[in-house]
Parts: sequence; C-alpha cells; structure tokens
Amino acid sequence: MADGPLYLGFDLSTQQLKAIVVQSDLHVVADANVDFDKDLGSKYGITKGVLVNEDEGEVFAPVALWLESLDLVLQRLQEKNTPMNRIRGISGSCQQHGSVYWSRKAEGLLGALRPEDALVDQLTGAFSHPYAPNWQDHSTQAECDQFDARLGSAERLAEVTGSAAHHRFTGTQIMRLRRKLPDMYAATSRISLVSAFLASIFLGTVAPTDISDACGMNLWDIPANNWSEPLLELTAGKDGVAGLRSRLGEVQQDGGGSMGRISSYFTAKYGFNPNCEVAPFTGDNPATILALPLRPLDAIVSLGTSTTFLMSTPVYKPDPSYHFFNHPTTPGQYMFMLCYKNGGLAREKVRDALPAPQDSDDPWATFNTTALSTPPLSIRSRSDPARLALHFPLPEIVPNISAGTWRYTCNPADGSGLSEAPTDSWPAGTDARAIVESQALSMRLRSQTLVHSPGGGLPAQPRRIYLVGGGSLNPAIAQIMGDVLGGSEGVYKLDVGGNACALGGAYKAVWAFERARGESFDELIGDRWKEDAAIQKVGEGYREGVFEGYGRVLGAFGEMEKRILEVARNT
Ligand code: XUL
Repeated sequence: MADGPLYLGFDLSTQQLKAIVVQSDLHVVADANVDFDKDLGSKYGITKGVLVNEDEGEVFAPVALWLESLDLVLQRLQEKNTPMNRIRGISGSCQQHGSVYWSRKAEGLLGALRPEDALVDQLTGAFSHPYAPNWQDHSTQAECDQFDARLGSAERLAEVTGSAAHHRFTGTQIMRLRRKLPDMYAATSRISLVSAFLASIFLGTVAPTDISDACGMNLWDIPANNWSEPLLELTAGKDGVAGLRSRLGEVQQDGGGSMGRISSYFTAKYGFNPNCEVAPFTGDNPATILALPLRPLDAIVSLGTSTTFLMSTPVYKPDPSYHFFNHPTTPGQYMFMLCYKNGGLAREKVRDALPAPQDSDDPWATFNTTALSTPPLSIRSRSDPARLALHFPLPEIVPNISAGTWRYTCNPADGSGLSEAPTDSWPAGTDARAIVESQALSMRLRSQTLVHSPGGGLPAQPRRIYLVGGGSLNPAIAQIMGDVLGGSEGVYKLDVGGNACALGGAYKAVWAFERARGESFDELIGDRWKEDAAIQKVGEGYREGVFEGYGRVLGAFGEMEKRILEVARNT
C-alpha cells in the first residue's frame, strides 16, 4: 500500500473541522483537526463554534471561520508529511441543515483562487451573507407553522419531505432570511448546504446538492424525487419559485462518482495531485451510517450532546415525529433518524443529582452502579408497579414537548393503570436506570414498524446495535440500551473515537472512486472493513424475558407522552 491511492474525508461539524486520510484498505494513514474555539475562537467571538442572538433564537456560524479552518487543517496535514499527491479522491461529512449564501461574484472568485493568498481573504466577496444558520437555530416557529399547514398537515409534509417542519430545516431558514434580509436574498446567486459549500471550495465552482442532505430541508419531495413546487412557492413567494429553484441548483442523484477535479489552488498550495477528484459530500448523520457496512436491521445509537438513532431501511414510512432521508449511497434505500435534543446533558443532570462517587475518579461510577443494581422498570417485588420517567432539561424534539420532568407508574403486565407518581413514592436512585430506559423506550416505540424478526423465532428487533459517541464508553448505558432495544447479535461499540463522521466521509470517497460497476457501498466497504479492529461487543443485547417485559409497557410509554403533550397544549 506504500504507493497506492489515498482518500481524504472531512468532518465539518459544529465545533471542529477534521480531516482523515485512508488507504484503499480503509487503514487510516493521517489525520488533522482544527478546533474552532481553541484555534480561532477569540478572532471570531464564537462559543462552541457558533454565535447566538438570544432575542430571536438565532444560532449561526461565520463562513469565514470555516474558510480559515480549511487552510489551517490542510496545512496541519501537510506538516505531518501526508503524501498529498497520492490523494485520489475527496468527500466529507458536514453538519446538516446549515446554509451558505453565495453572491453573484462567487463563481468568478472560486474559479480564480491564487495559491499565494488565503481562502478567507480571497472569498470574502463570494458570499451575500457572512453567516450560515446552524442546526441549533430555533428562530423559525412562524415559518414551521406555515410549512406544516401548506400541504394540509404535518403528516402530509412528512410524507412528502420525510420530516414535519423543524426549526433547523433549511426551507424554513431560507424563508425567514428572505423576509428578514430581502436585499441579501436578492443578491444571492446560489444557496448551498454546508456539505455542498465545502465541496464547492475544492471544486472551484458551486457544487450540486447531495441527494441525502437535500432531505434535511423540508423542500425536497422524496417520493417524486424533485423539489416540491408548493413548498418552493411558500419559501420564495408566488413569483419567486424560478429564482429559488436556480439558487438551489441541481441535486446530485448519485452519491458516488466524481463531481470534477480538484481546483488548482489546492494542487499548487498543498501538493494535491491534479487528477484528484471530488465526490459529493453529505450530512453528518448520513455519513455516520457510512462509518461501517450497516445492514438493514442494524441500528446505530449516537450518544453525543444530542442523541440520534439511525437505521438503513428499504421501507419508507414517514411520520411527523421522525425523519427519513434518501440513503447517501444506495438508491431505493432510506435512512431513518430520530434526533433527540436531550441526550448526554439529561443523563448528566440525573448523574449529578446522585451522591458523588467516593472511591472512583469516574464521574459515572455512582450512576452506573445504581442503574445496574436497579431491576428493569424498577420492579423489585411482585407487587411493584413499572416505573417510567421522562427527563427533558431542554425542550425536546421527539416528542415536541417543553422542558420538564415527569414520573409515571403502570401495571407491568400490560401497561394498564397508567398514572402520575407522587414524588415521595419514587425510590431514590430510580432515575439513573429510568432515564436510559426512557431514551431507549422512545427509540423502540418509534422504530418498531421498521424491524422484523432476525430469525430463530425471536421477536422483531434490530440485529446489532452499534453505539457511537461519548456515551458509548459507558457499560451501564450499553447494557440498558440492549435490555430495552434488544439486538439479537448484541450491542457493539464502534471503536473509532470521535471519528465516525470523518471516516464515513473517507469511506464514501473510497467507494466513489473504486467501486466496480453496480457495486454498492456496503458490498465494497463490507469486503474491506476489519470488524475485529473496528468494533467491540459491550452488551448482550436481546435477553429473553427482559425485552418482552419492556414490550408490555411500550404502549403505556406512548400514552404517557400523549398525556403530557395534551396537558402542555391545554395550558
Ligand atoms: C440532525 C441535526 C444534527 C446535526 C448535527 O437533524 O440537526 O444532528 O446534523 O451536526
């Protein structure tokens, strides 16, 4: 492999830009990263990669920050003696939903970059807006209401675009900015998702939109495989449809293949090979499912600041409470996603309410022993009810409920008798197990129609559960996730540090340029992936009796959410 081709994958996330270089056999040969706050925070005044306007609920990032980071990360790769001239293809993973607004000068400036100057200095004039709205933005409630109403209902919007209206989805963001900054919108020649923005810099021309990332906009009609005319009209006004269509540009149908050769800026400045080509970049969640050869019936639970549950599925069953995207590499397949705002933070809050660990440096020690010594649903004796609790320190997306804590009990045999539990009836420590259970029950409730029996007479459930992100290191979380969600082959930790998205990007590049005619991503990556080095079994998964016990209260769990939603609606 000493002189074989290399592939470069990026991860442009909220807080950092990472680059990973892999060989054809997927072995990592180099990496580098730029931490936005640490490296450039004082210059751009950002915190955790973003700027916030609390009054309007706006969260956004300076586009210049990303340009400066791109030069810096490539410089760092070069300083590590990475053989840049062997890089044959580039792809990447970028935070979803964010949008970049190009000016009319963009194409001219992108096509004439001089290697002796920095990107940030040469491309200032290429943007009609200096900021990209970030996925944490929540300034668009009014626009969301209109999106949900436009096709008749949130259900109908989800059938068409894969999702009900969400604050962060790009259509609502464009609609708001067009109203708020009409001159800016008029001066905009193209609008790119972050994935297409980064690809554009490498191509030296504005890149098409990725077929999977397009589904995070509430504008792409998934069944019709086209932009939705009524939603374009809602976003841009009756006379603005053609203008918006041309700003959005083409959607690249093939997630592989080449969009073109790398711009001479990069060959001259960093020693890239002039034959290096750029494949479509995609969103960070689609890229996560490309970090391993994920089979239908396998699920990924990403335990980060937020928590996501991802599956690849041939079934398109949209619903307002979750998301469907086109699969990033495989036509006819979809990606199913649940995105919870209350993930790690909520678990930490429960942890911090417990006594501090005495004999351990691990801040999770008490939480873990408490959670594991508590029986499922806290049923300690035959007469005990099942205990269910929701902990949302932040307003939640799934379901759309304001912040709060709720505790309920029900009959473990069938979920009957659901009632709110008086706080003094709640045994100390119950919440440690209950919070992980409730996160997993919510995932099981919403994914149950996508799974079937993995064989052997077992009940419908995922085959493998892969854990990624910070929480994947926690053995108690792994055990409880498996107890509730099952997993006939067990629960596994994907041992790639925080690199899943960047690796997904790099693997996408390998597949894009090395695939044989008709060879799918999973076939190619499945053949080359070294499972033993990449994953570690961390939980049993399906346990007969335990899994079924959770199944008996699943209806009550859904009912509890409904009741809380109703109370919130009527107050
Ligand atoms: C998904 C979402 C987040 C961002 C994080 O819909 O908003 O997961 O993609 O970068």
